Formats: sequence, structure tokens, C-alpha cells
Amino acid sequence: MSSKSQLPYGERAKNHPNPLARKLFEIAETKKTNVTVSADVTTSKELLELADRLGPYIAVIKTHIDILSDLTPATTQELQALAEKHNFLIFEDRKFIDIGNTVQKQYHGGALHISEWAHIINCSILPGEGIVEALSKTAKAADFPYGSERGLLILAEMTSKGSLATGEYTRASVEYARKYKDFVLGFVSTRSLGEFDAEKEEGDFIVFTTGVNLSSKGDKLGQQYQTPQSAVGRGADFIIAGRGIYAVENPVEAAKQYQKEGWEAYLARTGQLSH
Ligand code: 5BU
Repeated sequence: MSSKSQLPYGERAKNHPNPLARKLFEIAETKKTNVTVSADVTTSKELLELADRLGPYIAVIKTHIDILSDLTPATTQELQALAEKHNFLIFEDRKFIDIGNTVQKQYHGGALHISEWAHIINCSILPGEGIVEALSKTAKAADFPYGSERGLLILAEMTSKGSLATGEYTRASVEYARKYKDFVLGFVSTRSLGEFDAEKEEGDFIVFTTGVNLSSKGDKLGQQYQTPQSAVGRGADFIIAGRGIYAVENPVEAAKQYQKEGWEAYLARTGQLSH
């Protein structure tokens, strides 16, 4: 476990060099939530309704914007307005995975205009270091107005059965995160990657863990779940839940329950639980 995992979000916010990381920790601390809802619905109306109803209980909304059947610029504009209203960040789970020249065009402009509305994006490092460099350059370009409000998560591990994102791939994820730490916020992984942190170089990378579900162990297509308590115990700073929240009868109650469990696990990990 990374030693930073033991520190409260507020303290990590104070010392973090990355402005978006500071903002994220501040949101978590203010709203007392480490929940990211994965809003994998397929119409704009459903997405915006979820964002508005769950907004008070979440730190981040994670989207797959390309699964919306009726996407228009108004959808992402309204999502941004809801992010302001409820103080959460937007994470587009686009999983860039291509040569630098292509991912720059996929991130900035194109049909989806991701760089204009998503605070957080993610990429696989299968193509090598160039993908991180290219995305970082786009976000840090002098004529890009939102640079201080953009960050990247490296997909260091995956939750699906038989995932090949392991070993050397995961180790290199940590190496590139260190090298591009101005832009890389941290990882999507199933645990803290502290074992790869050389003591003297340790950065404060944020761990997002997908595959969190309170009532299921997995699905028929290879997804593998763990509970909020288990994920946070293994080093997740932010837990990501999709169907466990949006696909149940009362998503608001579910979001509150994930918020409570995620927050208590965080308090326990950071030694802040009063007995
Ligand atoms: P679920 O409904 O909680 O199973 O949704 C999980 C979400 O997280 C879904 O959007 C996936 O695309 C995403 N995901 C994942 O499940 N596992 C991973 O390793 C990564 C993303 Br990376």
C-alpha cells in the first residue's frame, strides 16, 4: 500500500502539485464521498436525470459518451452545468489506445469534443509511452484553455476475468505516471500500486477502482466485483460503481449506501474512525 493512502484527502489536497487532484480531494472531503457512478445508460435524458439525482452523493460521474444513442452538444453542456451545480467531476472512460497522432484527434475536436467537457480521461499504455506524451501535450498546449482542469488516469489493471493488464504492463504504467505527473492523476486499478513506488520518487497517485458492487460477485461476461470496503481496503481512493447504483430500483438510496460504505472504509483506512 502506498504510504499516501493512509493520509486524509484534505491533507493530500494541500500537498498535491496537480490542481485537478487538489480539486478532486476537496470535493471528496467537502461532500464526504469517494463514489464515482458509472452512468452507463444509453439516452441523454437518462444520463442527465441520473447526474442530477445522484449529484449530491458522488465525487465523479463516469461516462461512456459514445454509448448514448442521441448525443448532441447540448448533452455535454447540460452535464457540465450539473457538474457545477452539484460539485462533481466528469470522467470520460474512453480508454484511448492508439498512436499519439490519432489519440490527439480523438481527444480534442472530432465528433465528441472530449477535451472540452471531460475533466478526466483514461488510456491504456499498450501503445507505449507516446500515448501519454501525446495526450499530455494536447492538454498542456498553450492555446488550450482548460489545461489546469484536465487529468489522465492510466489503465494499469482491469477487472475483467483473464485481464492481460498485469506484470510488466502494470509496472510500466507506474513509470509513465511518474514521468508525466503534471498530467497523470493516477490509475484505474484494482488496488494501490505502492509496491512499484521507489521510496524516494513516490508521487501521490490517485487510485480509481472499477468493479464495485454490494450485491453481486460478477456478471456473465467476465466482470468481477468487489465491495466498497474491500476496494478501499486494497487502496482505492475512489470507488466506481455502475449497475450496483443505476440499475437498481432506487438509485438514490443505492448511491447513499455506496457513499456511506465507501466513506467508512476510507475513515478506517486513514485511522479517522472514532470508536
Ligand atoms: P458495472 O456496471 O459496475 O459493472 O460497470 C463498470 C464500469 O466500469 C463500466 O463502465 C466498465 O466499462 C468500466 N470498467 C470496468 O468495469 N473494469 C475495468 O477494468 C475498467 C473499466 Br478500466
